[in-house]
Amino acid sequence: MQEKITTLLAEIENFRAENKEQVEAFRIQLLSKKGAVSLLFDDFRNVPAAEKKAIGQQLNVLKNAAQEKINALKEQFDNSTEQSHTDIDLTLPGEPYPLGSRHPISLVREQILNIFSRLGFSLAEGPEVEDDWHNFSALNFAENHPARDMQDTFFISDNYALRTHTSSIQVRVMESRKPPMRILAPGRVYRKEAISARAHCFFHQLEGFYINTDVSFADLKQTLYYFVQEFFGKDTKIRFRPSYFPFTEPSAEMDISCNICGGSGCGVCKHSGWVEILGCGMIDPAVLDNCKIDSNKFKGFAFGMGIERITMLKYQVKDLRLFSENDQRFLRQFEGEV
Ligand code: 2NM
Repeated sequence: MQEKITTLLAEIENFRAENKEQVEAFRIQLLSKKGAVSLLFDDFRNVPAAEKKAIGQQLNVLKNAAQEKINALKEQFDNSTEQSHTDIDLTLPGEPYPLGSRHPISLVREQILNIFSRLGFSLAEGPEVEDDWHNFSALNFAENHPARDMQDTFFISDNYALRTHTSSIQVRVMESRKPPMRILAPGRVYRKEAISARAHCFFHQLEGFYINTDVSFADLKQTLYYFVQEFFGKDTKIRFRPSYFPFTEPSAEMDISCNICGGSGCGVCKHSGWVEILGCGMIDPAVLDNCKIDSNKFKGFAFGMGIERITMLKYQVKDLRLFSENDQRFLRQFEGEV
């Protein structure tokens, strides 16, 4: 009897249930009319009189322990709204965890930097709020030169404005380093434009220059040709048209054969077979001298492109505003691009 009570007490102590049904089965096993505890109470008759008191007490302890354990477990399963563990299917696939994507402007900036870095160009950056000298004067925009009106500028004060081009970075580099140097300057620039599919008050530029003792327009052409072939593909052709910028002489605009129609004519190239992608030229000797680089000794070429424009051509984006609206339906299309 004594032994049976001890065994049952341990059993009660160690009992674990996974659901209500198991608790109920345990209750029946112990406390129902034919349950183990009830049977012990039936046997109590046969206990010798001398032991009746001690065994009686132990039986009561056992019965209470069983009842308390069962009550506690019942309460636990009543309160928990969770499904029992056995209902969870561990073989089901997990919830999908969506990956973010790179912004197309970042993607293309990186692609361009990669190509030019293989030619020895390195990265430079500068402030978005610029003084008149770095944004205009050093770049050969005379005080009353009409070129200053070519761009509508966000002025902050008489002397400070949001930079209108990344050439201001180039000025800072030319002032602070000695040639030879090959530099790429990407960044955001600001112009007072009405926002439309083709214009925005801010966009991104990427400009580059090379300065050395013996630099020619042929070097410029070959550098840009390499870039275009790497970026748009080996079949891409280039052509140059004369142009004007205050900081280069001579200046040119470069077209590539239309990568949509392959040159036969379509809406993107306005049926000419060519699309303009960048401006370039030989750095004006006055700009070199402004930056304390001896223009009798050194020459340089420079070029500048709009990253949005290049991105629109590569990914056939039709509206400039998409780049700054953070519309997930647009951005998600660049998932997995590198
Ligand atoms: C362009 C076109 C042509 C240019 C010039 C310079 C500097 F600072 F070296 F003189 N940086 N970038 C340049 C030349 C930019 O953008 C359409």
